[in-house]
This record gives sequence, C-alpha cells and structure tokens, in this order.
Amino acid sequence: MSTSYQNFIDGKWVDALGGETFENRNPADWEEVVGVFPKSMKEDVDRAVKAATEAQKDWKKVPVPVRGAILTKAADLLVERKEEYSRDMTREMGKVLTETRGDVQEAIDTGYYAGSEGRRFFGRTVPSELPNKAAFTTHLPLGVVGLIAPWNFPMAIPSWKSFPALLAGNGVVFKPASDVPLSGTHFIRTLIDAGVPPKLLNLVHGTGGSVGGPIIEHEGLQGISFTGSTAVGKLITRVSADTLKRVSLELGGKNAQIVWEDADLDLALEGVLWGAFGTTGQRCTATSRLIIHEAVHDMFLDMLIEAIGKLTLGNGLEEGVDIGPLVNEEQLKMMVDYTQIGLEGGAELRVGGEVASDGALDKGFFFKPTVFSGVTPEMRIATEEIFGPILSVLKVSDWDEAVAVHNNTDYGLSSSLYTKNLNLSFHAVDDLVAGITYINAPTIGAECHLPFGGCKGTGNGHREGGWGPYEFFSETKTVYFDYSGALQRAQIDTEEV
Ligand code: UN1
Repeated sequence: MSTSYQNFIDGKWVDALGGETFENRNPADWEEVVGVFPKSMKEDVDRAVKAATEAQKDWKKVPVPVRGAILTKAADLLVERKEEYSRDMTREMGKVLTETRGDVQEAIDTGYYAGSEGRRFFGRTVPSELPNKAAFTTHLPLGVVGLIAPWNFPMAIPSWKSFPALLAGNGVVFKPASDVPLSGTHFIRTLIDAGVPPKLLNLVHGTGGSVGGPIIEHEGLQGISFTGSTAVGKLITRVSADTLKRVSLELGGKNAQIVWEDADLDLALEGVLWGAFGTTGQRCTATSRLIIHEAVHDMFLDMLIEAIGKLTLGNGLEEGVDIGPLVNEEQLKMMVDYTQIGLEGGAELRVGGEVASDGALDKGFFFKPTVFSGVTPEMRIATEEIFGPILSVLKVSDWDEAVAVHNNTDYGLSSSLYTKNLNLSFHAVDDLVAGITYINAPTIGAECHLPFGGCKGTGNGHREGGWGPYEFFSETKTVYFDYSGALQRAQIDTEEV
C-alpha cells in the first residue's frame, strides 16, 4: 500500500474536493510508488485563495521581525529534517543524494536569510525639497500570491519564493510541480510546524492545467512567481494582463562555459563535468554549450570524453553514483529527440547519445552523458534549451567570435569563462549577455543571498535570491510627513536657487 498525501488548505490537511489523485513514482525505479497525491481543481484553488486572503489580514499586522523569527524557526527545523527530506527528494526526482542535500541546504540558507531580513527590510529616508517636511518609504504586502515551482529544485526554489513572500506579509497559495509533490509537502509542513499561521499558507497539488491555470487566472491573487518553461511563462504574462497581476518569471537558459587558450584545463574539466552533468543536466543553469578556443579545442575535448567514461549512472541513493535518471519518461524521450536533432543538424556525436538500460538501469529513465562536437552557432542544439545531459561543443578563434557565439541564443541566464587573463575576465563581465557570469567556476552553483535570474528570454527582469524578491513581493509606500503647519506646495513653494 502506498502512502496517501493531502493538500493543505484553510489550515487543514484535506483531499481534493473532486476526490481525484495521481501517483508520484521514482524515476530511478518506476515500479516504486513514492506516494499518492490529490489532483486538485479550480474549486480547491478557490478555497485556498479565500483562506489565505482572510488570514493575511492578521499576518500583515505581525511585526516583520516576528515574521522573521518564525521563518528562522522553519530553517532550524529543516536542519533537523535535512537527511530525511533529502532522501525522499532523491526518491521522487532522481538527483543524487549529495545534490538533494544541497537542495535542502539552499532552502535552509534562504530561510535564515529571510529571518535576518526581518530585522532589516529597509525603507529609505529621503530629504524633502520643502522645510519641516519628512519623506520616507516603507513596504506594504502585495496581498496573496500564487507560487508555481518546478521539479528540478524541489525545495530550494519553493523556498526562494515562499520565504520572501511570507516575510513581506503576504498570504500564499503554492503549487509544487507534480513530479515532486512530496518535497513540496515536507516544505509546507515544516513552515506550519514552525508557526506560520496555517490558513495563510496553502498547498494545492495537481498539474499545470488543473491547478496552475486556475492560479494564474485567479482574480483574488495579486502576484505570481513562476519558474518553468518559456511557453508557460508567456502564457502567464498574457493571462495576467487581464488582472494586472505582478509576475516574476524564471524560464531557463542555454548556458555556456568558455574555455580560453590559457585556461587551467584540469580545473575547466572539473567545471564542465559538474556544470553539464550535475543534476543530470536538469538545471536552468546547466552548462549546455562548451565554447573552446581553437588552440586547446582538440586536447580539451579528448580530456572531456575520457573523463565522461568514468562517470557512473545509477540510483542517486547509492554510494559512488555520479548521475541519476531524468525526472520522467517525457524528459528521457526529449534526450532521444535532441540526439536525433543534433545528428540531423550535422553535428558529430562523440559519446553517449543513447538510453542507458544495462541491469538495474532498465527500471529507470537513464540517458548516457552525451557530447556533440563540430556544433555551429545556428544549429538547434546550439540555441535551444535541452534540460538534460547533452553538451554541444563549439570552436572559436578569438574573443569577438566567442562573444558572438555565446550571445547567439534567446536566453541569458548563466555563463562561465575559464582563463588566467584578468583583463579578459572583465571583458566577459561586460560582454556576455547573461544574468550571472562565473570566472573560473562552472555555470551552476548560485548562492541564495545573491540575485538569480537572467536576460532576454530567461525571464521578465525580476531576480530571485538576495534582496530583490522582498521588493517583488511588496508595494512600496512613499510617506510625506509635513510638520510645518502650513500648506506647502511642492514645485511651487520650493525655494528657488
Ligand atoms: C535552477 O536550475 O533553476 O545555481 C536553479 C544553481 C542552483 C540553482 C539552480 N543553486 O545551479
């Protein structure tokens, strides 16, 4: 008998009103059912929005440092539960245990950051142009917000959204991805155990169509924070026009690591193995392109292919496994399709390119780490997000070409340059159109207290991580306080100089 889980709506653990459910299975062993979850609908979302709206009226009056203290407590509880939650996360989405521990840790770090923000959350004090008049800004909550998270960082990304939203005084309706409902459940349970008012925080399980749609269309929500596909990001933008919701979008990348002729090649090799094949390539920040200077191209490619031969695929709970499965069959099929697209486009398949199904791998969605060389900038595998363990290698001969190749994509999330040349490093900062640039480090590995997000099709300009989301989840209130006792007209009674 598999365990059944519920929604958390209006302060209670409840089934979906329609009584429907869906299964959550282990992508490393599809026979294992991790749990059965409610498949919710619009009526469930309506109840969640109603409860959060009611509860938010009290929450907005709770002093911000007190809100922060509750969130700090949640981070403390996550520390205690880290091992259990990490193991469950590997079971439900496949990435290896060291990485799922990192995922929970990112949520812990984000919780402590939010807790400390409770004693900052600065406004600004600004001089007035008139005498005996003060001016400053403060924050008001947006209201109730819808948070829609992806499956690749099942606790970190919900934490990026929930902690700032709650700290800023909002009510929350959260939909975890249907591939990772257990991690979403653990996360919400922890926040409730820490003392977040139950009705304020609502968890609604289901698919993008059954729950995501009603969330983005809902007139009772004032903001949406979404991480996921470009197609859905565009849909949310269109739908939100009608209700003028504030929208924060993070829609992926086509990130490149550039290896320059003077690079420390051993270091660059470690970087690309981690960046391209960590999380089985299923990160928005994954290294999907490797741009190599012609002087070291052949040598570095040989080193890379040899190193890939030593990587071990398997169940992420087992010792010594480097790469877990793809999250589901659809993603696995996508890898098969992109291999075909690479071949048809004229690229040279150097390693991988096929489903791995030896022995126990047969039960899961494993794909061999794959490298295409001879990739040219206009090929589809050079420009489209693949979201899996497929790496496209491009050769360049000078910096201008490297920049042109790098920027030749609709995305702009993360970028990386390996070089010992200081001047070139700073040119990279100026020239690479991306929200994040790493020097001598891979494209993955953002820290929770710095802005995370990107240019062009990666999003709509907002940043998660760091201080940005606290502004996103707030209305800025400007206060003028005239203590002159007289009518003072700005621009008119201002003393001329
Ligand atoms: C994502 O892939 O959507 O920088 C998030 C990183 C992680 C977060 C990735 N800390 O790779």
